[in-house]
Amino acid sequence: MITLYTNFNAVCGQKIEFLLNHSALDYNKIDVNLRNGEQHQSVFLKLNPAAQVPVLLDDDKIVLESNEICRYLDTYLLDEHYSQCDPVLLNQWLDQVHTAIHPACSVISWSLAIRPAMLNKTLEALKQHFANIPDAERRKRQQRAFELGLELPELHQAIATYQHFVCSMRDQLSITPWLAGDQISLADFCVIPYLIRLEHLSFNSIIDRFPEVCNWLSQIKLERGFEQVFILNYPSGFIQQWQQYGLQAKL
Ligand SMILES: N[C@@H](CCC(=O)N[C@@H](CS)C(=O)NCC(=O)O)C(=O)O
Repeated sequence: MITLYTNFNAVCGQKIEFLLNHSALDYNKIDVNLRNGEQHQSVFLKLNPAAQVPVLLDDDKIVLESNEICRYLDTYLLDEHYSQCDPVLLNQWLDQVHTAIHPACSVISWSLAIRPAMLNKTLEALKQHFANIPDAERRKRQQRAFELGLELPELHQAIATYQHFVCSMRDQLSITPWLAGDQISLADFCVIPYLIRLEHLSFNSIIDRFPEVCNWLSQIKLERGFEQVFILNYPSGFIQQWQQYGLQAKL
């Protein structure tokens, strides 16, 4: 049996959970509370010194990095294969998610919705949280988002990155029904959490302009596992609270 360390609201864990649920592969899930700093505890750092979810354990093998975990599952463990698509397109989508859209998503989520939750912490707990982040770049990004909130200059660039990304989705989806060809593939599993995050932050307007992307979204919402990962896994009221944060931001 495999074990996935993740958090219900972690975009990079959601791609894996959706893949696992879609394939109906059994797994143990260990929820890591990122707001309470469980990713910085020594037992977790032994699994991933970068202090981030997701982490996949396959017996005693540790697999890190969400894109790598998806490829690992697809190669060794799933009955269905989701990489039998255009390999160039697949690599491009995974790469864009990793280098552009994940950091943009982190900036937007932190400034709008994670920040208000962190404001409830004591100054000491906050200092400790930031000091525990091993990667200097990530520490700076989170700290700036916390300090500046909606005034963060990078917020506008992050939104522009998203707009550009959704445009490139539109371009591809006007050629093929899925992001890397005629069938659902790892590309779709890896991109979807970032679009759902837009909906959870009431940023639907970035998507609504593009009927091709709306159609893709409607299709993927019908796939097995979607409801579990993007609706049922959430504590009651959480999504509504985030949507409210997005509306209050009026960006
Ligand atoms: N490149 C990594 C990114 C992992 C990542 O950013 N994980 C976030 C959740 S989506 C996390 O654990 N954040 C905790 C923190 O930054 O303290 C991957 O794709 O697995």
